Amino acid sequence: MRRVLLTGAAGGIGTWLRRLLPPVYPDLVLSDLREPKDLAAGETFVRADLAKPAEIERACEGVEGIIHLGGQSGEAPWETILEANIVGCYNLFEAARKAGVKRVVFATSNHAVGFYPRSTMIGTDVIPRPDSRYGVSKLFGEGLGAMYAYKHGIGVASLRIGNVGEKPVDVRRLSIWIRPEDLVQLIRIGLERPGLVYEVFYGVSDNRRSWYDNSRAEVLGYKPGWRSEDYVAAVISAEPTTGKHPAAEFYQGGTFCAEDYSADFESMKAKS
Ligand code: 15L
Repeated sequence: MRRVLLTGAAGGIGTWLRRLLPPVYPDLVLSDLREPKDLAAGETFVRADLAKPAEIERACEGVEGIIHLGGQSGEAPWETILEANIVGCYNLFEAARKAGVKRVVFATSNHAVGFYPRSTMIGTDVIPRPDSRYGVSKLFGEGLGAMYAYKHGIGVASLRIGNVGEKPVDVRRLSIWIRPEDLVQLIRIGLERPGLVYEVFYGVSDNRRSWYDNSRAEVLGYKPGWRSEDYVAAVISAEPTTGKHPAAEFYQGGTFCAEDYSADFESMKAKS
């Protein structure tokens, strides 16, 4: 890949990737609503609001690959989700098509399937069960990715990211944690794997407690180097034992499932 655009560069995952990607993609363009406070002299930043097609088109100029992290990264009122993750994601894929971009890696989320019970192992072929407006918007982005792949020939990888960080921060994250270095591996498969058309991967490290069958990613070369099990004792001893919503405990999506929850939990649990 020659020039690669990283949207959402000022956010949490963007900040990790700004450290890890330059040796791999030296011509890295960063975009976001606001410039990162610690922008270094060698970094190229293009301010772009995903809701404004002309701005995102400018960011895509001369770009071969896009890592699309931009938008709303958690649950929010519908108007916010609509503008950032529905309209914004559409504008991004349209700008990519117009600019002749070859590959897009789309940051979707575990919350696209958050209403599967923690007792269930799921692959990428399950019927989606989004746990929030945010999760629904991520499915919209996955759908857009598939459409632009098959209709316009852009290779697209949707990464259902768990939780990115230096280490897992609670018991739920022992199942969905991903080290930034492992995320870079998945991004590279999405941007570089020859012949890739459209793929969905789970963005998780080598976690023994994982809820995901990520075999497709492994077939395409993913070899995660980090394991949440190494942190298990510390995480379990720090976990609060009270004050948890039963839906947040039962389902994979955790608190995203519990927010605004109004179903009869015991009855839903019995049917899941
Ligand atoms: C996500 O999709 C969010 O972007 C992130 O902030 C975390 O909440 C993560 O999921 C998670 O489930 O831990």
